[in-house]
Amino acid sequence: FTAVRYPYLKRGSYSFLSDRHLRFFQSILSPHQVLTDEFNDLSGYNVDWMCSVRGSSRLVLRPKTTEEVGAILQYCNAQNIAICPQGGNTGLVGGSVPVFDEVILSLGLMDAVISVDELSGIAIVQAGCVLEKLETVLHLNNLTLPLDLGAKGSCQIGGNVATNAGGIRLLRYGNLHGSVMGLTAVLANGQIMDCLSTNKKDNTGYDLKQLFIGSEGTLGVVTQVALHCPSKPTSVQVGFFGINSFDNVLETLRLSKQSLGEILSSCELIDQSSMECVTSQLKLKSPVNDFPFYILIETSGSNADHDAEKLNSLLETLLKNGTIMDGTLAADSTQATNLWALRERIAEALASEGYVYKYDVSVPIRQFYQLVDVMRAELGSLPIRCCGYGHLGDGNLHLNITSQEYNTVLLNKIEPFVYNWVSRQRGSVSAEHGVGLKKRDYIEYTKSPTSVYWMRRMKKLFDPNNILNPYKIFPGSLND
Ligand code: FAD
Ligand code: 2HG
Ligand code: ZN
Repeated sequence: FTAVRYPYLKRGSYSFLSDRHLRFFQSILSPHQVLTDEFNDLSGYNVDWMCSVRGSSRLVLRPKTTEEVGAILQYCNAQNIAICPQGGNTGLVGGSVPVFDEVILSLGLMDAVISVDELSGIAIVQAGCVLEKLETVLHLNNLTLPLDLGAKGSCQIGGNVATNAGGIRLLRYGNLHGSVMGLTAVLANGQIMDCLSTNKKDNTGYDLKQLFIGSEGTLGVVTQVALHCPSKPTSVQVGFFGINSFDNVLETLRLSKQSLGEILSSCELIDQSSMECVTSQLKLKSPVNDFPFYILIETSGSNADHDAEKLNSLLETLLKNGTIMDGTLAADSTQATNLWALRERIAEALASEGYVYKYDVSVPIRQFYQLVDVMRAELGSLPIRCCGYGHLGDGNLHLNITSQEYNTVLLNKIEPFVYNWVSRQRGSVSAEHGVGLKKRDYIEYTKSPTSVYWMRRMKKLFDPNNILNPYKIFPGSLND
């Protein structure tokens, strides 16, 4: 569908894959690392999670080591072959699949946890390690991940680093720019950039690893990551509140921050329409009655009695002063998981409803929900639903609009309207999902032309032939 939806995209003048190229890859990799069967092997790699963009790659390469990645990139650079790095392919902005026939470089076989040190909290991991697997290994070492997201069963730590993924713990542990201590990246010319430091502090000039965090496969391929992981909390409590107005949502956030302090680890918002979607599409049950808004609060700490007492007293206060209308606390981990499903599975529920127009924006906290109201007024009865949810504590709104099928009339009513609105609020057109293909024409709505100019200069420096994930992040063509 990419060609139909983005008719103005033109294939760059890259080499077409030949038998000679294929023979080279087969000479340096084992048969199971070179996939060419378009119907049986390649289709899943060519389509994104949302089924909204599809490439037509004829080759997937699955290296096992940093050196193999190096040899692949060195050859591709010399032969002018375009590459699309791919992790778990859960990206939501069309960045993880090829636009045309770029060779897919899948990190899936590089999934080893190399070392975990409980004392320093540092885990060294290959980029293709699935987040959930890493979390399981960390738990055995009394550690936990500084990030968590609904896609944890498929997304990879390398993909998380490449997108600077946020998620539901960012409120507590900050983003990956702070948690990644080091990484190894392979540059477009095949050179291996070893920044795999495990030092928490290192002020020796420019911190080059930061460039790769959030670079979405355009500056290099991340092959190893050294991650700083916090101690595993021994007490996790979850509360779920029903709220009758957005003013009271803000007051709930304020009081939760004030009274829970250092143990607050998540503060997530669900609106009525998102709740209606997740309960009806996935047959889940809400623990409280019908309200315009719901807030999920999580605490993570080391003393269950102390944490439960704090959350209980918050619930009492909020109910007594009328800030919330109803509320419940999870009595055990099963109940906590069920409450989290109402929040984490909204993306899945929306996807099962039809085509999804997805917007992941940063906005000032007081204006958090305004965009949903404004958009509803603009769209009237055109869509099936227009809903808002997300990481309230971080000012990150997920605005989602659904329709039976892809509809350009509806799309043109949403874009660029939505981005103009975010720009006027001095927010960001992408809070955590990245720019990828879908937002490349809008990056300058919230990033200054000077910043984008220097990003382009950096891209040119690191990847002069533009072989790494072309057509992504930057508007226009980099090949001109
Ligand atoms: P992919 O989707 O495969 O790739 C994403 C981008 O990174 C692409 O541009 C790709 O080229 C590049 N890339 C991947 N691996 C590498 C590598 N090793 N080196 C260089 N470049 C690479 N995102 C959030 O931020 N917060 C959330 O809460 C969240 N929740 C989600 C929930 C669901 C149900 C789904 C489907 C997605 C969610 N996402 C969320 C989006 C997505 O999961 C994240 O962007 C994730 O970090 C992508 O990881 P991945 O391994 O799937 O990468
Ligand atoms: C989430 O927080 C993800 O659930 C997905 O970032 C958001 O579907 C979305 O809009
Ligand atoms: Zn999110």
